[in-house]
Amino acid sequence: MIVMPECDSTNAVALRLPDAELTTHGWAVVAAEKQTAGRGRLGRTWASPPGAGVTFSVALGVPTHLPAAQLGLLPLLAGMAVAGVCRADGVTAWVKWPNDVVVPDPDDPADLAKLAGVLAERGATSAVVGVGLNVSLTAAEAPVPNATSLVRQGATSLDRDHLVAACAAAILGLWTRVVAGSAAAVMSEFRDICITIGADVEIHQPGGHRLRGQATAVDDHGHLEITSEEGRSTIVTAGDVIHVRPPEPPELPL
Ligand code: BT5
Repeated sequence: MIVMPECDSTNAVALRLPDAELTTHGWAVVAAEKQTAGRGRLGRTWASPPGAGVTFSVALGVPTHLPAAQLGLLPLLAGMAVAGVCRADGVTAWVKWPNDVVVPDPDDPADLAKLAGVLAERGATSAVVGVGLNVSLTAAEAPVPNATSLVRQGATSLDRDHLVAACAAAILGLWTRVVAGSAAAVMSEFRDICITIGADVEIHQPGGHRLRGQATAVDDHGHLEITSEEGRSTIVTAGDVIHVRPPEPPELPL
């Protein structure tokens, strides 16, 4: 594990790691106190004041026999791992497909506050998945109005060393299961923690296409099935999801 006081982006550092760094264990973790160019998906940015959150990336050597589709599960696994760590810390977090970690507003469950974001990127011989998790971020520090943090959600521990280690270990644990052939079992667990399933959604797809309907399933490849009002189903592989109406109440935390 490499801990840096400052870097451009832990994903960028992880992508620049020489292959030798990954040969001992098959993985490396890069964490930074401060990122000067933290990145989100599609050219967006991740903003976090130093000390207010954890920002780290896990670099994985990619086995040559691994089916490409399984690599696509990596960002979902990371969101699932982080949501699980938040739950163990007393915060009922969910994954909004594909990979935001969110907490629903008790007064309006379609209104999701973002606790963490995940960005997966591919290198020549490695895959990198980066996580930004808001820990002690206050309302005044929030870079966007819908950002929340573990402290604002009443977490029992804000120990950032523990959080990085627990999140990285959980990501590696899930990834190891996928590589060992248990992707279907892992995806079944993903469905239990994915708040998007059952919600009415609008999908903003790369290229500007928009799609509305109910999110009816996430398959074992991590793809989202949307069913229109007319009953037509579409499989979505990428996009931003806007929750229009939440799933039925029994699926939400009390
Ligand atoms: C993400 O993208 O959510 C992926 C964020 C990944 C960040 C980690 S930090 C460690 C590693 N190194 C990196 O350089 N990146 C990764 P996306 O779904 O595109 O969401 C980005 C949007 O989230 C922004 O446009 C803002 O609206 C919002 N945002 C930015 N900072 C935030 C924060 N601290 N908390 C909540 N929302 C935030």
